[in-house]
This record gives sequence, C-alpha cells and structure tokens, in this order.
Amino acid sequence: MRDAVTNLIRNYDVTGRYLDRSAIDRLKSYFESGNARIKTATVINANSANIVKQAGSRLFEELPELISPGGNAYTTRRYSACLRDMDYYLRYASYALVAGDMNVLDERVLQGLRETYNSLGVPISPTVRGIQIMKEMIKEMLQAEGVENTSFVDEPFDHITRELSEVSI
Ligand SMILES: CCC1=C(C)/C(=C/C2=NC(=C\c3[nH]c(/C=C4\NC(=O)[C@H](C)[C@H]4CC)c(C)c3CCC(=O)O)/C(CCC(=O)O)=C2C)NC1=O
Repeated sequence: MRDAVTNLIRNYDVTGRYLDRSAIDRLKSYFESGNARIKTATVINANSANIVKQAGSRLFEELPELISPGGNAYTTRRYSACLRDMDYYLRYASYALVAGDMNVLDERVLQGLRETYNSLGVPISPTVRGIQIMKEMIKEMLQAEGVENTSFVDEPFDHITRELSEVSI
C-alpha cells in the first residue's frame, strides 16, 4: 500500500534525485488538500450506512430489473451481497482519498474483480452507476458543509469504475 508522499519519494530515490520544483509542487498540492481529505473521511465515516442504503435504493429505482426475478441482485442473499460490495467501494475509496494514492484500490479491491464479476454474471455498468451515485452523494454532503472544491473526491470512484469497465483482452 502506498500514499502520495511515499510514492513520490520512492520515484525520486530510484533515480537518486533531490526533491525538485515539480516534486515540491505536488507535495504542496497534497498537503493543501489535506484538511478537505480528512473532512471527507469524517463525512463518509459518519454517514456510511446511510450512503450505501440510499445509493442502493436510488440504483434499484433507476434499474428495477436488477431486483426482479432473473436480476443479479434478486433474492435477499444477492441483494445483501450487492450492498456489501457498495460498502467495500465506499470504505476503500475513503482510504484512497486520505492516502492521495490509488494503490490501495489496485491491491485490495480491483485485483481479479472483473473476472469474479464476469463469472458470477454481476453486471458491470449498473455497478458503475451505483459507485457514481455514492460519489455524487458525498460531493453534495461536502458542499453542504462548505467545501467548495470537491473535485479530488472524483479520483478513487472514477478509478474503480474505469478499472471495472476496462474490456478484458
Ligand atoms: C474488498 C474487496 C472485495 C470486493 C469488491 C468483492 C466483491 C465481490 N462481490 C461478489 C458477489 C456479488 N456482487 C454482487 C453485486 C451486484 N449485483 C448487482 O446486480 C448490482 C449491480 C451489484 C451491486 C451494486 C452480487 C449480487 C453478488 C453475488 C452474486 C452471486 O453470488 O450470484 C463476490 C463473490 C463472492 C461473494 O459473493 O462474496 C465478490 C468477491 N469482494 C471483496 O473481498
């Protein structure tokens, strides 16, 4: 697992360089967004159950076929598995936000996931939609708390959806 600082230092150490202007600019930007990142983790922690539940309801309202007979989230067991997956995405996205690095997602969440989903028939594009709904909810909550620039929130959610959507070769 890596974070923005260790990742940057690693890259400079590999080539034996001192931290130059570009490194310092990247560090500055990471530390300047630090309070907002911590606030986001706080908001997610305080609302996680609610975010997952509401995002799930919105997803099933938009795509009711998911929870109808023949749908992948039909039956209580699969419905719960779906919400549990949403909860995984939310929790790991909060780690990646604080770390300022997406490596934790690659290592702990995304490895082999597409293959698992394909073999179980879990549909990717509705999963992507569910993840995007959670992202939108968090951005709205942060704006309500006075955080003006919430663009950094996109990164982990978009990273997960991009990796999930990638067509296997
Ligand atoms: C921490 C990293 C991690 C992830 C991400 C993870 C995902 C994950 N989701 C699974 C299943 C599942 N995932 C879903 C999800 C959905 N179905 C839908 O129609 C919706 C679109 C969607 C919810 C948004 C469902 C329904 C299953 C059960 C499928 C089945 O058993 O038939 C499975 C198969 C094993 C199981 O059922 O537990 C895995 C491994 N497991 C992990 O350890």
